[in-house]
Amino acid sequence: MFENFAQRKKDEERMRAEGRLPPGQSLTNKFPVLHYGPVPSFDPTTWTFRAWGEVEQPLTLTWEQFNQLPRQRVRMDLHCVTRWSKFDTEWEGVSVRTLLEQGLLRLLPTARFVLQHAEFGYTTNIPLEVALAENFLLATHHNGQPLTPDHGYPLRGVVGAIPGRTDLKTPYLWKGAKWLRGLEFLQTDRLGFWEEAGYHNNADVWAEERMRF
Ligand SMILES: Nc1nc2c(c(=O)[nH]1)N[C@H]1C(S)=C(S)[C@@H](COP(=O)(O)O)O[C@H]1N2
Ligand SMILES: [Mo]
Repeated sequence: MFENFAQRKKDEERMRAEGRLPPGQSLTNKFPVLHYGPVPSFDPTTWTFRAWGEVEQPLTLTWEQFNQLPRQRVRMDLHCVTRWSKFDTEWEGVSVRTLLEQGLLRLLPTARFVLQHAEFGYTTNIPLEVALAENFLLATHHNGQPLTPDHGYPLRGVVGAIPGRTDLKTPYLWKGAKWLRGLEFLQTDRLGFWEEAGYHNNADVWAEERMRF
């Protein structure tokens, strides 16, 4: 028990020294599960992924179609607003950029924000710039395995820090919706579930933008 604690503190100090531990965060080697409400069930025959709003044509993909899209791998540090950070996590999934490059989606020039829509009406909003960045993924796999139900199976938004990439905005982890079902492209920003409840809209982990008040 004490050894684990000592090792964790050592790892944490290393991350701090490498400039990877944001203020007010501590390192965890676990993968905590955090969400509001129940875990939804998944039916591959009725599941769809949709994109709509400021796009030339709304898009609907079945699970089978979504699975045929090219996937990227990204290694990221995750930072939860409840103060845990998990380092070097491996994600695999489809980038929003890929949807554009494959011609599946064409954005209108008016598209500036993206609202992620998940099961049971959970939403979270990000600027388009974040949605198109390398540190935001529509993830199907974690550490080489399909997501577990608790962590968002079959699809989740995930956002984190790519070490060394100080050019990328890094929001807290709540800005990635588990059990993701669609993306709504918006001209003007619309607050998501936790943002509506008082979480900071910008949510920059380095600026400790946790709460709005
Ligand atoms: N659909 C949905 N996604 C969600 C949430 C939620 O309540 N519902 N909570 C968010 C919050 S607050 C966090 S910290 C992360 C936690 O992801 P994890 O459970 O995989 O660690 O999921 C985010 N995505
Ligand atoms: Mo959270």
